[in-house]
Amino acid sequence: MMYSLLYGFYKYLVQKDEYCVLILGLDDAGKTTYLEAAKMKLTKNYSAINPLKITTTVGLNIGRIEVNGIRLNFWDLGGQTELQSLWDKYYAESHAVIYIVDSSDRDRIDESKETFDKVIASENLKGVPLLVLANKQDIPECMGVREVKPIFNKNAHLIGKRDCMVMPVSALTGEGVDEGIRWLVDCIKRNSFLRPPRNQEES
Ligand SMILES: Nc1nc2c(ncn2[C@@H]2O[C@H](COP(=O)(O)OP(=O)(O)OP(=O)(O)O)[C@@H](O)[C@H]2O)c(=O)[nH]1
Ligand SMILES: [Mg+2]
Repeated sequence: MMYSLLYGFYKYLVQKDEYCVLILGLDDAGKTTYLEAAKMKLTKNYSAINPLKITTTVGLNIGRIEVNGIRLNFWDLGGQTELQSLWDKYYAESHAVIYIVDSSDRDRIDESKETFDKVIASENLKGVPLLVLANKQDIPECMGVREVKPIFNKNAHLIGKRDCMVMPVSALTGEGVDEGIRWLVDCIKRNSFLRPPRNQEES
């Protein structure tokens, strides 16, 4: 009796609701650089790796952050065309999607939008909050959020009722990283009746 009481209290203290966030986007968009920036901004004593040493992702890159009393597990997937077919394996288990756009690459903006549409058309992501990040804002000639936003808001029927936001960011300088994650955390919590966290079922 005493044991179970103490154990219950212990669990209450250490257990955190856990959510999974997918990081998607074309190759070279800056997904892995973004994940590093997020870990650096939101993890105490995190020893960052040199962002310029990051190479293209083949497979899966995992990062964990604790913010506002919840735990976020980030899944950063490779964006190359051959690897995109692996993305949908993760949809059913994810609680949010961060879609990274290279705002400095006008040649591939349409390709990026088409890929985004394919992602959000999936039944397995129904109702999941979407954060579109117009990345590489530190590059002088890049498209601003005013230019990127209307492109990604075009297919309202695919976005439906879920939360969707387009925000400017620079994964390299870290500018805008906190704001995006804070917005996403609020959405994830609000949406948790639809997509409950992992630990809730166990307790
Ligand atoms: N100037 C600038 N460069 C960036 C930014 N974010 C990423 N990059 C650069 O863009 C390139 C690709 O970055 P990655 O983080 O490897 O891109 P990725 O989306 O993970 O690519 P894949 O793993 O192939 O899907 C690297 O040379 C980064 O340094 C940014 O905010 N500003
Ligand atoms: Mg990568």
